[in-house]
Amino acid sequence: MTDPGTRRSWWKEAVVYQIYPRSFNDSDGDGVGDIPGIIEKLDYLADLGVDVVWLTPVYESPDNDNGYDIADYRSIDERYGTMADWEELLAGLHERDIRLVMDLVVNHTSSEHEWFRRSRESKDSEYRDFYIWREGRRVDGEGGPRGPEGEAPPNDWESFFGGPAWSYDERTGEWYLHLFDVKQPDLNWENPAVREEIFEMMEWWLAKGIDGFRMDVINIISKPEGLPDGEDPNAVVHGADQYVNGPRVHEFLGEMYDRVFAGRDAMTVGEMVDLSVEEAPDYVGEDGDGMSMAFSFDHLRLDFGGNGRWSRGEWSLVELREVLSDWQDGLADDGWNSLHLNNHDQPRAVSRFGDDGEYRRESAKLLGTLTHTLRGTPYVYQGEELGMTNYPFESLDEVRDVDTLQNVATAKLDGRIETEEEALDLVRYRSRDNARTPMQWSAAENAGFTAGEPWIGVNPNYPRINAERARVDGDSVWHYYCDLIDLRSEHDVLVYGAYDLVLADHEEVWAYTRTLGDERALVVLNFADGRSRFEPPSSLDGAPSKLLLCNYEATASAVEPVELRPYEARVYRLTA
Ligand code: TEU
Repeated sequence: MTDPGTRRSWWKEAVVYQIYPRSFNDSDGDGVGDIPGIIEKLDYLADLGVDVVWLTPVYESPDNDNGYDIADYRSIDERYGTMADWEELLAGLHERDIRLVMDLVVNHTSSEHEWFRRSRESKDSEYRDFYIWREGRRVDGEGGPRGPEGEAPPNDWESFFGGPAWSYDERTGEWYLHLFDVKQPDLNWENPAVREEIFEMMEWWLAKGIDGFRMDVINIISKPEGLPDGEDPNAVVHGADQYVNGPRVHEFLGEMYDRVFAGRDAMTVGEMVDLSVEEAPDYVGEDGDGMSMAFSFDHLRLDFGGNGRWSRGEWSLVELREVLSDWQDGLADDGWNSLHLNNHDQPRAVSRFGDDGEYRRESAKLLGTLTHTLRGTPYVYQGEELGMTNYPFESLDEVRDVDTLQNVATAKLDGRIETEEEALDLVRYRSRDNARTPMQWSAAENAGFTAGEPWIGVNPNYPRINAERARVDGDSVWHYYCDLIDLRSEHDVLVYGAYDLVLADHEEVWAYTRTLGDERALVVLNFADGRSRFEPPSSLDGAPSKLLLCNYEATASAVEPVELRPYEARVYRLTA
C-alpha cells in the first residue's frame, strides 16, 4: 500500500505497556519499586502479550516530581538499581521480543542537574544560557510570591503545578523559568549547545539498544522571543498560548530527527500539551517531524470544570465519541494515533469513564475494548489490565504528588476550595496519585508489592483486585486483556482498517466498523450501566458475521438487534 496511513510499521502493530517503576514491584524492601523488581515480572509481561514497555524515568533524580526532574541523564538512580540492572532488564525484554522505550524529559531538568547548578552560580557561567533567566519587573510595593520587595516575575505565566512559573534566585538577582515545579527549571532550546547535549545523550541511549523514546511535553520546548504575557484566558494554564507549539518547535524537532532518528527504525511518541487534531500532522504526518505518534489529551479534558483541571465537570459518551472520532478521522490518511485512557498523570479510567463498583469488571473490559479496537497503538498503564481503581483518600496526608499538593494549595489561596472535604473530594477524583498506588500483585501484605513500608498507600481493595487472583479467574479483566491483545495481533483489520462511525446519534452506544480490503470488523460498546438497544444499521445487512469477543456470556454469534447488557462490549468479524 502506498497510503502512508496503512504503511506497515512494527510500532503500529504493537501494544505498549507503561511501567511506573516506583509503584511496580519492590525487590529490596525499601518501599519503592525498582528495576530488579521489574525483572522479576518479565514473564508476567510476556504472558500478557505486550510488545513494548515504556519505562517512565529511572534516571538520577531528587524525585521532587517522581523522576521527571532529572539530575543526570546518563545514569540510573540508585533507588531503582544500577546500570547493570538496567542492562539486564533490556536484555530480558529483548529475549522475550518486547522492546523498550525510555522517557525523554528535555523541556526541563532538575535544579540539581550540574548544568543548572553551574548556571545559577553567576551570570558569566558558561552554563548560564542553558536555562531561561530574566530580570524581574519593577513594581510598587510587594511583587508577589517568590520575589524580593519591588519586583514581580518577568511575565505572568503560571506553572502547571500552580503558582507563578518563575522563581527568583538571590545569588544573581534574576528569575528563572519553570513551567512545572520550582525544582524543574526549563532548558533554553534557543541555545545550540543545549540541543547538542540532548541529541548526544539520545544517541547514547539508542546505542545502548533501546527502541525509542516517549517525549515529555515535547511541544512546549520553544518559547517565543520576548516571552510575552499570556493572552488566552482559556489556555490549559495561564501563558500556555504563548509557548504551546512555539515558534521554533518544528525546527528543533526536525533537527532532532535528522541528527538522531534518520535511518533508524525507532518508535517515538510525543506527549503534547493541548494539541489539536489539526496541528497533529505537523508532528506525526508524512511531512511532519518524523515522530511516530503523539499523545493527545482532548478526550481527557471532557470532565474538567469551569476552572480547568482542578475543577470538576461532567463528560458524556456523545462528547467522548465525537472527540475520539475527530482524531480517528483527522489522522486517517496522514499520521497515527496513540490510544490511551490511563497513564501516571490521570485518575484510573475505570473510575472515571466506567463504574468501579458493581460493573467494575464489565466496564474495565469495555474501555479496554475501545483502546484496542480503534485505529492506533494501544497503551496499557500498569494495573489497567487488572481493572485497578482510584484510591479512597481520607486525608491529604496520604497525597504524595507535587502537582496535587500545589494545585490544592493554590486553589485554597484563590478561594476555589474552602474545606478539607472539598479538597479531598477533588483529590479522589483528579489526583495523579490515584494511578500511582502500588501495583496489586496478590492478597499478601501490601498487595505483594513490597516487604517494607510502601512509599504511598496501597489501595485497600487489593485482596479482591490483584494479579494472582485475576490469573486464575478465567473471567477476569486480565484474561480479557490477553484476548484483546491476541485478537489485535491476529486481525490486521483491527490495526490498519479504516474507522467508520455507525449510529452517530446514539446516547449510550458507540458502534464503529473497521475496514481493510475485504476484511471488516464491527465494534459495539454500551457505555450505560443499564440495558441499551442496538439495531444494526441496514448498511450491515446480509453480511455473514461472527462474534469474535464479548465481555459477557455470548448469546448469538451473528450481528442482530440486541438488548445490550450494562457496559457490554462486542467485537464482530464481518465478511463481504
Ligand atoms: O506531564 C505533562 C503535563 O502536562 C502534566 O503536567 C499534566 O498537566 C498533568 O500531569 C495532568 O495530566 C508530563 C509528565 O507526564 C508528568 O508526570 C510530569 O509531571 C510533567 O510532564 C513534568 O515533567
